[in-house]
Amino acid sequence: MRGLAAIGLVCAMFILPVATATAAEQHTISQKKKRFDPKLLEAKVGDSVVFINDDRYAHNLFSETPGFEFNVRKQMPGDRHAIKLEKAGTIQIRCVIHPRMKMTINVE
Ligand SMILES: [Cu+2]
Repeated sequence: MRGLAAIGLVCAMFILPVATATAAEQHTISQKKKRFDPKLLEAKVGDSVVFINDDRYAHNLFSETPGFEFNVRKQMPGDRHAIKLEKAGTIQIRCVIHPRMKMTINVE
């Protein structure tokens, strides 16, 4: 039991400083009518972004920005996908299926 308490204390020591730092935000991106909304997102390192397919069509988000590459693959209406912003930079995001769908995330 004392061992468990000690582990709990050690964990608290590591977790608390993170919790008291600037709270990470969760941003939401809509894809209604084949448009990213917002088209420009200002975010901070540590924030997360949830892409919601609230459209009637399937989408396929991806980024080819060096260092930030990802590909969500086919995202059906109602699907959600979250990414974590691990470092600063400007990320260009597009949709494979709809070439006009473009958005930018500035991470600082
Ligand atoms: Cu699309």
